[in-house]
Amino acid sequence: MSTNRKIGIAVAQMGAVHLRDDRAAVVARLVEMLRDAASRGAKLVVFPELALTTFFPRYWMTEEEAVERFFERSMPNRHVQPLFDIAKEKGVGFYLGYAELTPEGDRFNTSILVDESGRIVSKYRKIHLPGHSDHKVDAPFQHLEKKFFQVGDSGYPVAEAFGTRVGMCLCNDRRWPETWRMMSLQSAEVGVLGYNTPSVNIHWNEPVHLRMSTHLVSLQASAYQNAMWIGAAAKCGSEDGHHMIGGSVIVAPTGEIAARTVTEEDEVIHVCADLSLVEGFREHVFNFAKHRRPEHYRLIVERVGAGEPLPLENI
Ligand code: CDV
Repeated sequence: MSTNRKIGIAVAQMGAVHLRDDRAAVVARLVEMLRDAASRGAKLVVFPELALTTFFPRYWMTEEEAVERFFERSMPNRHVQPLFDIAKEKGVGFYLGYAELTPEGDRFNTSILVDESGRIVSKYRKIHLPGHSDHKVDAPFQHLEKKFFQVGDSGYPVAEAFGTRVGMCLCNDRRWPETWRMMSLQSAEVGVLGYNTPSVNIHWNEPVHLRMSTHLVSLQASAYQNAMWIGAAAKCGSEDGHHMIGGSVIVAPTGEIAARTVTEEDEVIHVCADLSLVEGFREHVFNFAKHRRPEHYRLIVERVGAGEPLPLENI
């Protein structure tokens, strides 16, 4: 690959989507941001996880009710078609998260990558599903991703698009180093992420400032350790009284934040991302072929939970 390659990356953060907001109103907001990003020279625009609806896993309901109200049966469909039309007209691609119902009746927390010609070039189904499947009657809200979604079956696909390689993930995935390493081992130079991160955690008591710092530290460390650009888009603000953190960012392979939102509303940030930074790190400190020692990493794929120390050898 040649040096001096650059790509215009934008992150389109979304403010709250309320229960009363229909798809047409939401898509109109996305269209406006897609146009804005294209006018600034972006080629790839990152939208949030479950971008078309409120973050519905916070509400207890049956699977059938959830499907009826919040899932997409096909993609594109008539509601989101304007996004695909603008993509083609303006030559700007996008990454979009939504709830997917398959023809077989399976349900996934899904995202798609659409190129500058308006074609879906890749699809990801969320692997690290947080939360629970039971009704937490005493909790102020639920986190029912384990009830409404199956664990994704896509692996971590890396798409050849936008003159580079793009890896995809969603929300909780960002906290797991395996996510980003799966992408960088496939030579992804850009990673895209959409998220909905509630400010209050019902599972343990985590101060709000730590919600933001664990989000940022995950992205900055992952960008550096995998020599990638990362574009991360929040859905944030207060959805019907349920607050979610903002802090959408574009992170450079140096681990530095190159752009960051300043509101908890719809907001576009963009960067002209220099891909030679990726090449530099991958030729030197993170030259995987030269320095990785997978024969010493077996536990990573053999064990799920933490266990006993390995027996000492060669002492
Ligand atoms: N949508 C998410 O995956 N949210 C999780 C919360 C529940 C911790 C996150 O990692 O932000």
